[in-house]
Amino acid sequence: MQSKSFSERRAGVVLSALLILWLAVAACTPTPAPSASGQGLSAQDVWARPAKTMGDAPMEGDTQPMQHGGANSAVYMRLTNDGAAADRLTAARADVSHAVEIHETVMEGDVMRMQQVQDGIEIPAGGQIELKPGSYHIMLIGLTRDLAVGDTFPVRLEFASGEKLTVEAEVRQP
Ligand SMILES: [Cu+2]
Repeated sequence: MQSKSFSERRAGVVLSALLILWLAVAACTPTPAPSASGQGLSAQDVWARPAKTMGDAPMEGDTQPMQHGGANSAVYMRLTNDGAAADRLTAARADVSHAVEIHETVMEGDVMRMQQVQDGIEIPAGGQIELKPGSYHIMLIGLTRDLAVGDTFPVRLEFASGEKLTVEAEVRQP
């Protein structure tokens, strides 16, 4: 056979066209977007208590006199770890207060007290942890500005793995 038949050549052209089309489609297929942290860590429902810098609004665990002096607030959220390894929230930063600490609320007898967590908050692989009133929270100590309902401000979260996540907290009534 000295040359390919018309139909064979035509089939080749069609196949080439299909290949090009497939490549184009493959190139356009969106790859899964990386999460904000890149490691499957994300935060949902991030909110903070309203507080005034000169006020004395009640705050986390404040059945007793304020423990830190000055005006404080607290940030709460749900942390989700879609990664394959457990991680720990070890630090948080925000520019609305002099200091930011990760606290847990503990009961000592009948007295609710809060203290800084010693080794961060573990978020299990494929699990969630909730920062909520009466439990874990991010303490904003010595507010440098009022936090009014509806305000938002960024909170930077740092994890033991080295991952960092910046989330937006919304001020709202508990
Ligand atoms: Cu606290």
